[in-house]
Amino acid sequence: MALATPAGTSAIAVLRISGPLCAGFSRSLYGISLSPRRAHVVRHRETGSNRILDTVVATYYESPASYTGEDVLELSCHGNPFIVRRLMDDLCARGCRLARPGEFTQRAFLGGKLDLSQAEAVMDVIRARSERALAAAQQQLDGILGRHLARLNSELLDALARVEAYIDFPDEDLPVEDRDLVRSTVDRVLAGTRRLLATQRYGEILRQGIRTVILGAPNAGKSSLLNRLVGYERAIVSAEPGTTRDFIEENFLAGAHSVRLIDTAGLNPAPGEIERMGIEKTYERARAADLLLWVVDLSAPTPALTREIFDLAHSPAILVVGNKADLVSPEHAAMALSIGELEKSGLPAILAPHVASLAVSAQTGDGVPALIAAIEKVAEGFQHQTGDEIIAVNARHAHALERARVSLEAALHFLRSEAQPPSPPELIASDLREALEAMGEIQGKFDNERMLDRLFATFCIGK
Ligand SMILES: Nc1nc2c(ncn2[C@@H]2O[C@H](COP(=O)(O)OP(=O)(O)O)[C@@H](O)[C@H]2O)c(=O)[nH]1
Ligand SMILES: [Mg+2]
Repeated sequence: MALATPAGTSAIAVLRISGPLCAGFSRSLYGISLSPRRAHVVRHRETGSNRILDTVVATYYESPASYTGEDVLELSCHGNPFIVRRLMDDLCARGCRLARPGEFTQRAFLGGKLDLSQAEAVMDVIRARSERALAAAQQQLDGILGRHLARLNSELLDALARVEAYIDFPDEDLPVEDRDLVRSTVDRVLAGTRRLLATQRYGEILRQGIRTVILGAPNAGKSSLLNRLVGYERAIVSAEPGTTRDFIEENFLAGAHSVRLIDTAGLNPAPGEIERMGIEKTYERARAADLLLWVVDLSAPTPALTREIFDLAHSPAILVVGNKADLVSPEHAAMALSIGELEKSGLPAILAPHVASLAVSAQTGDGVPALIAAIEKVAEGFQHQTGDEIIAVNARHAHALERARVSLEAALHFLRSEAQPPSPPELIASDLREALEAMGEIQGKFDNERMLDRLFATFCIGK
């Protein structure tokens, strides 16, 4: 039993009870047999005293047609914390126990209502911070990842069957035709595995927001830009350079994507002691970024980019943001942001074609919508989409897929090797079996109680 709605005052609060005794329990509670999936308005009386605790709407779900797959009873009471407390105390006095976080979903998984990736998607649906994250979570809940894995699994099983057919005959090697067939199948499965693995970064971007680090010289207006983008005065803005030493992180929405914006200490070429520590941390953050916003002050000469920035710049995307556009003419802004000028201040020619630049004023807000649109476009660029499908695996999936990839590559090595005599089918079969097992783990096909307990412990109570 658990409260399935947030604690506090609300119109209604929902208590959820799951287990095989629900039917008899509700009869003894309310004196009637609740017909399944029908809302019944009933008085809930305290055991012993018989006083009325609340008038509730009771709904009974008969196994297996319920969220957990067991009999389930849901009580909607008035959303007053005192009522909720009394009802929960009463239910405990009548023999219920409090559910652990995620226990309902865990039971749904154990009862075969959901595979493990769908159970995880339940939490992703609840926690999604952007339209796109929600769409991805809903597709995963619908079983999209499971369907992709099922296709890879069935191909792998075919390959394994073909190889195993020769294991029992020690004198026989895999004939060339079979070897070629198995090899092309394993090649296909490996390509599919790699495609799924490649979605992990987008998965992180969906779950946490695209990590966007604001970089620039002191006083360029980095903190002002953060405040403007998140929509309130989150960071201290000051004319005195070097005010931001800690990292301020804040999420905001750029269209359908969530952005994790990180303000940093200005890259002062001659920093003091504390400032230097801040700058080192800035580089650290920048290395982990998906996107860098390089803020330059259009009203001052553009400072030369430092060597470290070029090194960082190879992996993430960069947007050059010319700030304080309100202080200069559009012509001056366009000039300062031209590739030629940026190259003069140190932008390497190989990066130039990949760098977009735009002028904004953090103070007036001019140009900020275009900047938000540009950030959204970068986030979109991380999406690996097949038609309308969004697949974005999480770290646990990626870990298992990585294991599958290694095993598949090992199998391919045996299948390709020109060694004479050819590698025995046992070795190939064992690698294929390992790959199958790793993939099965994603959907929870193999028992791993500790992993399951850990996973469900991250869920909400009542879910
Ligand atoms: N005119 C003008 N001033 C700005 C703009 N953005 C920031 N400033 C000013 O520039 C100074 C430094 O801003 P701040 O955001 O603290 O810069 P940071 O050191 O890069 O974080 C402050 O006095 C801001 O008011 C802008 O778009 N236009
Ligand atoms: Mg600042």
